[in-house]
Amino acid sequence: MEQIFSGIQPTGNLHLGNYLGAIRNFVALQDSYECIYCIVDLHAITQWQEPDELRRNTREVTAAFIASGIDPAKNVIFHQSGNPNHAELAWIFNCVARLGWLNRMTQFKDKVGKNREAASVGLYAYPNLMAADILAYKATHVPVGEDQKQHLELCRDIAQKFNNDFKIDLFPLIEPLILGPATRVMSLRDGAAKMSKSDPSDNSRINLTDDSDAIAKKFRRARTDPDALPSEPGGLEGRPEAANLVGIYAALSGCTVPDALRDIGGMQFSQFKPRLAEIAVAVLGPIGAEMQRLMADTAYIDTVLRDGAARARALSEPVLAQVFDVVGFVRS
Ligand code: AQP
Repeated sequence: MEQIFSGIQPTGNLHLGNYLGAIRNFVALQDSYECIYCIVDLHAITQWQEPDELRRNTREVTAAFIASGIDPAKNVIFHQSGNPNHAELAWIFNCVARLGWLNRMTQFKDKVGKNREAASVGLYAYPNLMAADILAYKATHVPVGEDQKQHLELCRDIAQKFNNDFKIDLFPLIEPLILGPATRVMSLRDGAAKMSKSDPSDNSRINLTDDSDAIAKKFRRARTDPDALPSEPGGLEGRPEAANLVGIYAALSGCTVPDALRDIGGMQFSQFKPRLAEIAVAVLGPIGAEMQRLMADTAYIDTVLRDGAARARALSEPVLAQVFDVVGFVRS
């Protein structure tokens, strides 16, 4: 069976973009693939995290996975620091990847802005660790939102260079799985910016733990334009905020954008927004409630992570042993 790997950073404020772009697809894929879902705490510390918050957020992402419907018995759910093989392989990839490749990464440039000199070395080398996360299991498919596409192309470059350098067909060339009508959910306050955990405005995103009032209020305040909704996708061109809300509506309803527009085309936003809020509450309400229930049971969450980390290590150790042999390390 083909193997899936994907991860989410425990950096707080899990939002609708993380759910529609990633977590919901993780749930759907568990029936057709062997899946490894990781809470990537090593990635999180590439930017400052309060230690107690990091622990809390690690458990919260775990709770979100389980509350969304990922079965921890069938799939491997674990925290990245629980398997040292990720960091070991990342070091080897630091020696395979080229500076020029990392210099092209737009996410690094966006995150550091003009403050490049003050960024951590870890943030710069982040894509190498991401490649190690995936290739430590020889995973073949990686479900992500659109923002991760460039990092996955780099992962393919690293796999290819390693295979060429050592004249061996060891790592697969992975395939990104960018699925559904909401692969890039935008901020509710700015149709040109990605919905993001680190946006200082809480009104820019729907958090998975928001209650029904907060969800309704945030959609009511969402930026829009004065026109009614079109009945065809072409009518959303040049209307990024409207396109975003319709994409969210379609994804939450489980239909395509053209199907959604057949239903909601012609509506004013004053009519459409309460309908959007209603469906968001119907989908996210039970997940948020279950997350809170699970978060109160730290012992259970920690057992899932411990068990998952042991299973992850068992899967990656043979790959690492093979890599160490190929690179020329003496095995003691
Ligand atoms: N807005 C989004 N739309 C669709 N998918 C998204 N993802 C993130 N934002 C959106 C997907 O969620 C997964 C986990 O992301 P991550 O935890 O690695 O963090 P991120 O991409 O850095 O998330 P944020 O919210 O954008 O955080 P900040 O504010 O730190 O930049 C990935 O599959 C991602 O594609």
